[in-house]
Amino acid sequence: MFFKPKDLSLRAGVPYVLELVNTGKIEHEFTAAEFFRSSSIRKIRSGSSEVRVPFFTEIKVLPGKTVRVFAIPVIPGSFQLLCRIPGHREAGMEGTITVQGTATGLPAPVLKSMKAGPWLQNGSELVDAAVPTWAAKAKTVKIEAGEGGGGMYFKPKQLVLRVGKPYVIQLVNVGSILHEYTSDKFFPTVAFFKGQDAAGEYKTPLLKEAEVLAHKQLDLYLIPTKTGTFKIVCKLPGHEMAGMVGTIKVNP
Ligand SMILES: [Cu+2]
Repeated sequence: MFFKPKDLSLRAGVPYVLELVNTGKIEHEFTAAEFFRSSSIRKIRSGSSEVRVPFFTEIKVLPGKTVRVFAIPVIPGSFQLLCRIPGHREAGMEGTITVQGTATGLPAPVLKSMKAGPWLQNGSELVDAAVPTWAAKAKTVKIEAGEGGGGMYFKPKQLVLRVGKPYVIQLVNVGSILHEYTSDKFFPTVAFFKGQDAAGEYKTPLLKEAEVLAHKQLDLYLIPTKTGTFKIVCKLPGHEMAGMVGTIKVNP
């Protein structure tokens, strides 16, 4: 198994679109947490969605699919790239990403420790503890986005969750245009496991914004940890005014 090229060379301060193309017949991961943290990451884009985060820790790409990472390397160095699926690294799936040039001041990378960022402090521990029983215990819920009746909507308008329970929140765009799901207050309070769509899986400690293309779906795997009522909104111009606003209520 391989990465090709095995050693990727980039320059600090230059914006890149890294195309992660899985030309194989099985799923593969692109794990490069140190590289991602020392870059300014804008988002990933797949055929289904766009996911904005401060940085990714791991990106899985399904066979035959492509995921694009929009990133600016900021800090020079040599960073490890590997596939963490059991046996793949041993079979050859490892490489390096070398960033040349001089460190640029802006945009700022996220090099802080996982404990120091604006994300949930014990999020990764909660996720690790829940993963073995996730499939059996997680509840699947759905928020549809769409247009109709002269406006735009989220359905249901209020999603009710319970604190501490694992959820798969299906963001389903039943409309004919792009919509986005943003909840600046809710996302930082959840233990975020991953986003998943038809092209792959995206791991990050903090989701900032999820865009779903027309007739597509993105699933968010997460555990709410804080009670409260949080606003969820589509920030695309005019969409909130047209009705794309709702709430996520987290009960004890
Ligand atoms: Cu919208």
